[in-house]
Order: sequence, then C-alpha cells, then structure tokens
Amino acid sequence: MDVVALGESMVTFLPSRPGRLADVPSFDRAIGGAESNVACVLAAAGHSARWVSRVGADGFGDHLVAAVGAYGVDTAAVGRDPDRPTGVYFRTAGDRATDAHEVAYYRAGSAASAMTAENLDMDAVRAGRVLHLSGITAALSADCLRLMRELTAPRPGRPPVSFDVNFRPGLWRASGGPGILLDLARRADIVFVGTDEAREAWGVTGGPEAIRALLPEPGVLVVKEGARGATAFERTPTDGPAPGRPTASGPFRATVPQPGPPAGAAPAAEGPGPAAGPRPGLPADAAPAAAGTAPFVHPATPSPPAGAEPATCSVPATCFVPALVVDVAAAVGAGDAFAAGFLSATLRGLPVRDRLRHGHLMAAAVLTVPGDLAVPPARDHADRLAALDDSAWG
Ligand code: KDG
Repeated sequence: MDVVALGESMVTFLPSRPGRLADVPSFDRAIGGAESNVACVLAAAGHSARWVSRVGADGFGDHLVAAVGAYGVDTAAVGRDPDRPTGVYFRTAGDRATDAHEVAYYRAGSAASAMTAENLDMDAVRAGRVLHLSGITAALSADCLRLMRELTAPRPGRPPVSFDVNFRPGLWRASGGPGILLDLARRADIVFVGTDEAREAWGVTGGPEAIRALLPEPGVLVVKEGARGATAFERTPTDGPAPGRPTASGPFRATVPQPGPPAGAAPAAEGPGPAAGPRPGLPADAAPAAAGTAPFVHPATPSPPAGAEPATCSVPATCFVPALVVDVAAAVGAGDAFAAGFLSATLRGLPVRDRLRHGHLMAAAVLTVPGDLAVPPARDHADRLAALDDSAWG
C-alpha cells in the first residue's frame, strides 16, 4: 500500500447558488474530508491508497464509503458505528476573490470523533509506505487527539508520517489547538502548512523561512502561499540529525521505501512508473467530465501569475515553485490535492522541484470546480507538464 490516510470524512452539501447560508434554498450532495481527498487523488493518479476512518451505520456512511471507494481507494478498514452518526457539513460558495465563505459542521459526536487505537485496525493503519494525517483529526475529540499522538510517536517501524496542519479554528473549542498542532508537526516527517494558517495559529508573520525556523524538525517542510506558490525545505544528510532526533532523517525521499524494479526488468528512470491500466471509474460526486476526458483543461503552457518570481531551487535544500494560474471556482480541497500531488511524486522518487510542480498541477484541477474533488490530470499528462522548462513555470 503506497499511502494510508486516516481522518474523518463527511457528506458535504454544496450550495445551489451563491449567497449566505441563511438564504441558499438548496444544496447538492458531495463528499469531503481532507484525508480521504488525499487518498482519492492519489488513487486516481494510479497509487494504491487506503482510507481509514469510522462512519455511522447510516445512509450517509454508505454513501461515503461507496463514493471514496469509487475512486479506487481501499475502504475495507473503515469501521461502522451503530450508535453514532456520520458527520455532515454545509458550505456557501463564498467570495471568488477572497474565498470567504460560511461553513456549518454537524459532526460533534460523530462516528469518526470516537476513533481510537482500539476500534481501528492498527495493522491496516500502519501498512502504508506513508501515513497521511491532518490537524483536523486532533481537533475532533480527546480520543482522536490521543490517537494522533500515538500515530506520530517516534518508535521503530513507524511509517513516515505526512502531516497537513489544516488549522480549522472553528473546530478547536479549547485554546490549546495551535500548540498541539505544532507539537504534532514536529513529530512528522513531511509537513504541509500555509502561511495564512501559520500566521493565524502561531503568529508567524514572516514568510516560509520564518516558518522553517519554527519547524526545523521535519525532513521536508512545504510552506504554501496560495496563489503565489510553495516552498519546500528539505533536510539533507549533511544537515545532521533533526533537532531532538537521534539520527539524521535525511531527505524524505530517502526515508520513504522506494520499490525496486521487478526481477529482470530494465531499470526505471524514476519510481514505479506510470499508472497502468484504466483509470478508476469516477463517482457521481466527481466533477462532471465528458467520457474519458478530464474536465481539467490546462493551458498547454502553464502560466505563472503576472509578475511572479521565477522558480528558485537550491536542490535539494530549498525550492520555491510558483503556483499555476487557473480560474478559481473554490479553494476547498486544493490543499489536499496539492499534498497528494507532492506525495505522489515523492513516492516515485522525483526531485523536490517536480514534487512541488505535481502538487500545483493537482491543486489547479481542484481549484476549477466548486467541490473538494476534481478529476486530476492523468499521470503521463502531469509528467509532461511538470517537465516543461523553467520558463513555462516562471
Ligand atoms: O480540505 C478540505 C476539507 O476542509 C473539507 O473537506 C472538510 O475535512 C474537512 C474539514 O474538516 O474541514
């Protein structure tokens, strides 16, 4: 299994038209959940991905399991709770320029909020080359926070942990959220965080370098700056051990087991190669597409934002890659798609610049649709776009 993603997913209700929550007359059903979004994008991009969670023994739980499974994600380890409901949430379309929108969660006491190491299949949780988690889970309940601490505790044989900070102020009823998230991020091997959430949670007003100064531990730290781009900081063997860790963690790429070529196969230039076989069928919740055609139509040459800085990489230590320009429908899910693209390229052993490019490509697809999930570009298409020369990428 390439990636196991653990976290709560919800049936999501998207507004039929713009407006305040108080005024929107009807909503369309979709699915959401930061971690299952990552699993769906990875599966659609040809990776083996498992989503682990708990849902209610109800119709919304049935729908979530079926919809996530339709992306090709393994859902066998999703537990059903007869006594607790599946979480749901409603959102408004929000302002196109600022993405300010309203969200109403109905998830307190949900099946997923009662996740513990005892009611999950922990062998299934730990079976991936990477375990992907997010800060949302830590906010759900004391049980979930305990689980997160257990999963991120440094111990022999622990899979590399990918952690998206995902600071959701509305979920943290107690005031300790920011400190908890910082602590969890420090235990992870690869961390994704936005400058906006680092400012809101930790009061970091500087740019990516200031966040790296606060978080020197992870082997890879990816700092996202929305439409500007993203910077990856990668610990190199010459950097020595991460602070507080006994041995040098090395570049994340080196800590994720890379599959060798099958016996007798010609050596591959990179990782396990493109996804073979048909792309998984897409669930009804996915953005509509003409048969066999991704709705994601990327300009032949990705255009950096006007006046964008050029990409700068001192490979492998620090690398900035500008984001792509797309017509944004909604930002929801874009961070998850970015993480999936970055992880996909990491699993394939690609260099850090290309990991960032794959992150931006996956995010660009989701930005063009109103929901959490879009059809990502096929792997060979994404590879061709990621391989365009620096002038195409800013
Ligand atoms: O990243 C997208 C998620 O924020 C969305 O699907 C809902 O998981 C969600 C949450 O808890 O906010």
